[in-house]
Amino acid sequence: MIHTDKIASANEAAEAALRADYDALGVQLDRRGVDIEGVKEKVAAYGIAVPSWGVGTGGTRFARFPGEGEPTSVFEKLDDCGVIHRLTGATPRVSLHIPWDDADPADLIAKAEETGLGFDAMNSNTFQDHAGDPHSYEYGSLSHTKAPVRRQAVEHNLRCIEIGSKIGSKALTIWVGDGSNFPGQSHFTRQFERYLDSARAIYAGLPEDWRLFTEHKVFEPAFYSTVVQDWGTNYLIATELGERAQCLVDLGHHAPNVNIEMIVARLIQFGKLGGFHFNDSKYGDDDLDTAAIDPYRLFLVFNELVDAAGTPDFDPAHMLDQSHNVTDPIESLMNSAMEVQRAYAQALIVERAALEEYQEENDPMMASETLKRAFRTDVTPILQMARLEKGCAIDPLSVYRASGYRARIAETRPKSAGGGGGIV
Ligand SMILES: [Mn+2]
Repeated sequence: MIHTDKIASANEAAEAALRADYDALGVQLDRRGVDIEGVKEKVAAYGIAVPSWGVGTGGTRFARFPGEGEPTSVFEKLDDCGVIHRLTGATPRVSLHIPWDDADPADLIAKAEETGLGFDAMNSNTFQDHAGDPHSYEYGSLSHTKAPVRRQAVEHNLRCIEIGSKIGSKALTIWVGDGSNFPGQSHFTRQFERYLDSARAIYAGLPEDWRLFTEHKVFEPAFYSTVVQDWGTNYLIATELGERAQCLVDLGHHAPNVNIEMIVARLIQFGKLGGFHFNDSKYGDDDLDTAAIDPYRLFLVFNELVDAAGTPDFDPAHMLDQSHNVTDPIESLMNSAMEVQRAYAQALIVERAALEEYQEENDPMMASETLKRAFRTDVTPILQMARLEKGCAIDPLSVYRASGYRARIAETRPKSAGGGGGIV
């Protein structure tokens, strides 16, 4: 896929400059009482899952413009995910979406071994109809008014658990498109009651060592109301279902200007933060590359996560969930994984004792400046050194471009159809 000697020769050319930058940053951080080696080790140990659907080219409600060499099967998706991890060392697991990635579990495991990957949370899909299913999800799935449709949706989720159990997954993420487009179309309470009943049936089928993540979203595809619209409803679901049910926070699934880091803090406080779908947005569920729009918000989310490190049973799942419409998906996913690592490193160098003191003494200016000081620090050398020491690329983007991987796979993968919308 990517030759080891290509990575090694590119690293060799960049190593001296990196060591100088790393040492200089080390001195700077040492003055703040921060040990750069400790930060680097944590960054090196950090991993984020990539979504299998992220390596294909996305689209909008209006059109999809296919990219070169798009994967045509889950196995080709895993090849692309393997390239991302080979170069960045930051994405050891892949999150599958069923039925898009349906395949023999033994073949999935073999391919994962070949590409050096593992499997993260399973994702069910009841927001579109599946070939061969007797019932349609046009008017909802887990909350549908008709019992046979709800049963079919529950069965699909149980099947996702069954596949996941065979490939080493430990969590199921449920996001439903259920909602309504017109006032009066649905009875809010009865609809939510039906959703809860279905979710209880799925929870009952969860293996002992699994967790169930439910994902809220304020609107879309339903445009008037959504059944699981915000973190409040999501918290109710997780509380109703039981201990192994937790809330998943997708950064793009909130109304503009919502204070997401505060939601994160609340969910942590009550043991209900299950995990993340990282991406970025300007207006809605834009699914833009992580930190493309608001890197400070991402940093503030990580500030809460680092602050909570060490809390018993605190183990949120980290995953990217993006749609790449105008970039090479491999480049976007590599970049996004590194941006998440950057936010993590920045949060790790926050001078927490000083911050707490400013908070206690009601000094908003210095509290804010303490966060800003960490955020303004260029931690790139830490990320690069972590990669170098793992045998990954100091500069993954340039090695990827120089490798010719995209052009090579484009020769063997037929160009996919353009056509209609392609939000994923
Ligand atoms: Mn998501």
